[in-house]
Amino acid sequence: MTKPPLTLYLAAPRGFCAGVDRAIKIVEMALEKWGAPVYVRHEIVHNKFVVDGLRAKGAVFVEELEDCPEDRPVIFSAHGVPKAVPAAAARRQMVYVDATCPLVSKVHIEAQRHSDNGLQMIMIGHAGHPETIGTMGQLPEGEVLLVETPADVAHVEVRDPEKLAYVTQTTLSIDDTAEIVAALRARFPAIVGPHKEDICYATTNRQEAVKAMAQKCDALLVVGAPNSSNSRRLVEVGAKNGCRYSQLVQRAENIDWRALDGISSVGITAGASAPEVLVNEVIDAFRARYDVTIETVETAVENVEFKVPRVLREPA
Ligand code: 0CH
Ligand code: SF4
Repeated sequence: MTKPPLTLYLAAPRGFCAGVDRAIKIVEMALEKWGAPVYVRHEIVHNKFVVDGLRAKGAVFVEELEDCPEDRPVIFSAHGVPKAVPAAAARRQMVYVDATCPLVSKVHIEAQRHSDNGLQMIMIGHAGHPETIGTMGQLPEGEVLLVETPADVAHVEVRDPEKLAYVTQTTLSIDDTAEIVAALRARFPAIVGPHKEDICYATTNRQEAVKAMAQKCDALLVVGAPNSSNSRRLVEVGAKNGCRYSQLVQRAENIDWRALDGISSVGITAGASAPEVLVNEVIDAFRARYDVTIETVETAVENVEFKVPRVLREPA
């Protein structure tokens, strides 16, 4: 039986970013250095395949530091942690390694710096997301005000409108965040912030690539996990930019083939925490059903790499 023709547009860049790559390597190095079990506070990155792979090697994933025994090393996830977490680990004399992405740490430092300069902080982010909890947790409870939407800006109660600064989560929608920043600047003209926002290079590039392909695909599949904020934003960017069917898939087995009936082009991308092996699995699933032609839609070339500590040291 002849297979129907299908064009697969592959977004570039897609998948792992430098921060994710570094965080996973840190867990692997810790397992080599200290042996199993090594504890990881929260999923090292939001991907079940990655987490299951590390678990098979001896990593134990927990949500809270209190769930770790004191005599085993613990790693903090790429999303960052409130200051209270390393402080508690130090108090308990635990060995810990912080795998927070350096671009998230940079935001933490900014929040602290603005606060030291007497500015009240506003965080643009998603309530309950570990990165938002970590960044807000750089300052004492109640010090950072959270804004999630342009509508929130109207209700936020600040101490002094002349003494304000904002930071953002690194994985937000570029366009939605621009609207929130515009609303903040309109209400608080003196507010201090980064040039635009703190959205990182990887988030920016993956969203740009999706924008470039959204209109020419009958469907867009984003390989990523439901709890991966940056992956979910890619689905939204696809839909907002003209793709009629924009869907998150964890693996090939999750593809709803009936929904794809009659299509002739599909865009594929992957969130920053989704491994390329899962993208290949999806491509292979299409090859099994269609006569596939692959076209790459490249909107940026990435060469960012973050150093992994050469030796993992026990904190003094
Ligand atoms: O996109 P989120 O922040 O949910 O996290 P992820 O899917 O684990 O991707 C890596 C980003 C980590 C922190 O920026
Ligand atoms: Fe770092 Fe950006 Fe990757 Fe987050 S998405 S880990 S901020 S590079």
